[in-house]
Amino acid sequence: MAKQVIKVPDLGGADQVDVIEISVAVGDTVAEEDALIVVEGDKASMDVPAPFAGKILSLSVSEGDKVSEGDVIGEIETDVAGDSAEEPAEEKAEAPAQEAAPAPAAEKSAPASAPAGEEAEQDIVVPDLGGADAVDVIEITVSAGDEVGEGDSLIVVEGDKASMDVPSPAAGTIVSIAVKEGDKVSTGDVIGVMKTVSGGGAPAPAAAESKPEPAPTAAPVPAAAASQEPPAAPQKDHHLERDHTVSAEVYAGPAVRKLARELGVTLNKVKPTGPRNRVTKDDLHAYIKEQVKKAESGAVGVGGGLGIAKMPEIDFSQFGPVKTEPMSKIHKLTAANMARNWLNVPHVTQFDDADITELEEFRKSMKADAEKHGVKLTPVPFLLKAVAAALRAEPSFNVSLHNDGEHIVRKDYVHVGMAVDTPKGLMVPVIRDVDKKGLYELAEEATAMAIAARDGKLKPRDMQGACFTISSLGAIGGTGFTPIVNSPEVGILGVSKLSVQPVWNGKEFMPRQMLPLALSYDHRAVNGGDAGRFMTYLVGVLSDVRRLLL
Ligand code: CAO
Repeated sequence: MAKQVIKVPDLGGADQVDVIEISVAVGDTVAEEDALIVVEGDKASMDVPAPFAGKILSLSVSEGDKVSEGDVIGEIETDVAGDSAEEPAEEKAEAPAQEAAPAPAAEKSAPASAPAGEEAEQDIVVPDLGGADAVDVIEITVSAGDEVGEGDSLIVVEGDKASMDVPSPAAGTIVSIAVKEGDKVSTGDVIGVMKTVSGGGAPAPAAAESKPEPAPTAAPVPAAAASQEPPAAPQKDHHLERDHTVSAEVYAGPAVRKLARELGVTLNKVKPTGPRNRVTKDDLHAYIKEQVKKAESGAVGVGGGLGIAKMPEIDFSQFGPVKTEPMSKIHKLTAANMARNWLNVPHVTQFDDADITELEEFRKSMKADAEKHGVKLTPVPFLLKAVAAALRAEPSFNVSLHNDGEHIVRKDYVHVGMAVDTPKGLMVPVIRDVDKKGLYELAEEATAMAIAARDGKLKPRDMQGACFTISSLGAIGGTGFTPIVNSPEVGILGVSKLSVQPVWNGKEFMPRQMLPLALSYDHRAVNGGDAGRFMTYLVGVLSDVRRLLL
C-alpha cells in the first residue's frame, strides 16, 4: 500500500484552468485512467485521470478552483509500494525519458523579427496535441481574408476522445488555409498562412508559446505516474479527453460546449448542421434565437408558431368590479386533469338517443318497491348497468394505454366512475364490479357515493380504478355535451336530459322518451367502429332492459 499525491499533468501550456467537475469522492475506488476531475481552459476541456488504480484518500480542489500543471489535487492509496505523499512522485521520477517531441514546425518557420509596424507572413502550425497523432480536422472556422484575433479558433480537430480548437497564434489576416475538413493533422503540421503586423517582432506561434523550452516528453505524463515504470503503451491523449460536461453523444468543439454551458443550453437539443452532425456555434445561436422567439410569442409545440399560445394576462377590473378568490384544491386538481386530458387525448365524440320509454315505465313501476328497500331508483343505476354490459360486450372500451406507448392494458373487471357535482367541485367516485351488482345495490351505492362526495368524505381509493365514467347531467338539463375522457380510461358517456320526441315507427309518429347520449373516446385506443358498436349496444340495452338479463 502506498500513498501518492495526485497532480495536474501537463496541460499543454495552458495555465490556471478551471476545475469544472469533480468526478470522484473521497473513499471512491478508481481504476487507472479513470477521470478524477475535469478541467477546462479557453480552448479545451480535459479529464485529469487517475495515475493508478486505488482509493481516493483526499481531494484538495473544488469546482470553480483554478489549477495549473503540477498542482496537487488530492491523494490516492495504491496497492503498489511506492513513494509517500510527502515526497512528490515526479521529483523521484527515474522513468526513461520518452522521445522528445518534434519541435513544432512554427518554431522552424517562425518569421524573422520584423521592424515594428511591418507586415509579415507566418505559417500557422498545429500546436502540441499532447501526444495525439493524426487527428481529424472536423471544422474549419475561418477562411482566407478573415481577420482574426490572437487565440481565435481557426480549425477544430478531434482525436479519439475529444476535440480541441487550434487557436490563431497571433492577431492578423488569414492568407490561406491549407487543410480541409476530413484531413488528418499532427503536431507541427502547417495548416495555413497568416499575415501579421509586427510590433517589434512577430508574435511566436501558439505552439512555440506553449512550449518555450524544448518539450521534455512527447506526451503529458500525469505527475504521479512518473514514479512508476513507464507504461508500455503510449500515454493517452489527455489534452483531447472527452467532455463530460454536456453530453458525450453530442459532437461539438470545446468552445461551443463552453458557450452552451454559459448559456445553459443542453447541447443535444440543438440541431447540428456541421460535418459529422457536429453542433457549430451558428447552430447554438440559431437555437437560442428560436427559443427567445418562442418565449416572446408564448408559443410552444409544433405548428409553425401556431401552437398553444400563452394566455394573456388580463386585468378584469378595467371592465367592471371584480373579486378574486382562491380556487379550491379540488377545483385546481380538476382543472389540471382536464387540461392534461384535453391536450393529451385525441377525442372523438359520438352521439345517439336511446329510446327509454319502456325503461322509464319499468323504473316508475319499481319506484315504490325501491323505496321500500330504502333506495331511490333514478335512471343512473340503469345507465351503470347498461354501461357495464356494454363494456363486457365490447371490451375494446375496457382498456388503458400503457405508459410505454407500446402496450394496451385489457381489464377483466368492470368498475365505473360516476361524476358528481359537489359544492367544492367535480368528484368522480368509482362503483366497483358494476357488472356483478343488481339495480337496487347500484342505486344504493350510487346514492351513498354521491352523498359521501358532497360531504367531502370520499377516500382516495373510492376515486381510483375506474374503467369508464358516466357523467349524467340529466337532472340538470341540456340536450347534449361533449365530455372529456378521464384518462387513463378511454371512454366517457355524457347523459343529457331525456325529452319526449316524436319517433316514426314505420307507420306513424309516436311520442317516445328519448335520452341523449354522447360517447367521447380516446381515438388512440378506440376506433370509430368499436365506438359505433359500443354505442349501438348501449342504446339497444337501454331501449330494452330485458336484454340486460341475456
Ligand atoms: N333526464 C331526465 N331526468 C333525469 C335524468 C335524465 N337523464 N337523470 C336523472 N333524472 C332525474 C331523476 O330521475 C330524478 O328525478 P326524480 O326525483 O323525479 O326521480 C332527478 O333527475 C334528480 O336525480 P338525482 O340527481 O337525485 O340523481 P341521479 O341518480 O339522476 O344523479 C348524480 C346522481 C350524482 C349523477 C347527480 O346528482 C350529479 O351530480 N350529476 C352531475 C354530474 C356532473 O356534474 N357531470 C358533469 C361532469 S363534467 O363537468
